Parts: sequence; C-alpha cells; structure tokens
Amino acid sequence: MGFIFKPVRWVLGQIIIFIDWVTRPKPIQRTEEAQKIIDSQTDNMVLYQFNQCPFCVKTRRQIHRLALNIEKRDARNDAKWNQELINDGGKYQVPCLKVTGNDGSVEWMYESSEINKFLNEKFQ
Ligand SMILES: N[C@@H](CCC(=O)N[C@@H](CS)C(=O)NCC(=O)O)C(=O)O
Repeated sequence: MGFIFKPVRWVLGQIIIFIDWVTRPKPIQRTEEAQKIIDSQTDNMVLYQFNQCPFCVKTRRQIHRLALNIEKRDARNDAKWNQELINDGGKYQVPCLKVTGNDGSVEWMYESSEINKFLNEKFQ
C-alpha cells in the first residue's frame, strides 16, 4: 500500500498549490522608492521551504501579499540547502526564515505563524 501514498501526497500537494495560485491575495502596492527600501531590508532574509508544504504555502502567501523579494531555498530537493538548514538552523523543519543581522548575527526562525507575524509587523 505504501506505493500509493507518495503519488496521493503529490497530487494533494499540487491541489494545494493550485488553490493557492487561484486565491492568492493581491500584493500591496508601493512606490518604487518605498519598494527599494523594503528590498534592501529583505536582502538579508532567506526562506528555506518545500514546494508542496502547506505551512510553506501559508508563508509564501504572506510574502506575496507583502510584496517581499525574499530568496526561497528548496530544502527538500537541494542537498546544499537541506544540509545548511539541518546543520546551521538546527532542525529539518520548514518553513524556516534565516535572518542575518547587520552585525552578522544569524537568526533561524521556525514556525510559519511566527514568521508570518514577524513579516507582518515589520512590513505591513
Ligand atoms: N508548526 C510548523 C509545522 C511545519 C511542518 O510540519 N513542516 C513539515 C513539512 S509540511 C516539515 O518540516 N517536515 C519535515 C520532514 O518532512 O521531515 C509550522 O507551522 O511551521
């Protein structure tokens, strides 16, 4: 029965991605200048994620709505990002937002709700 589980999970994942695409909120509009400032603030942020993970979809929707240009790293299929997340972040769980401070300090923020709250408070 195990052989059925993988394709079913994949189809469900694609359905989630499709529903997300159809119902995606409109990104907020900023002036070019304002967007540039925001872009400079998100330059030091990276999202480790899986394409089909519903919690990652939740965070990607927030990023899309807030019109943030945050690099996304596939921690399932790309061995480099996978290892980095586990070794430097501390655990294999996505989504995870890596935030590098101006002083070089690095914060690995896990939990979609916490990431969304952080982004909302900072960029809304
Ligand atoms: N409470 C977490 C749940 C995140 C979660 O369960 N992520 C799954 C992917 S959907 C995960 O990282 N699984 C690790 C694995 O597949 O080993 C959140 O809201 O971010």
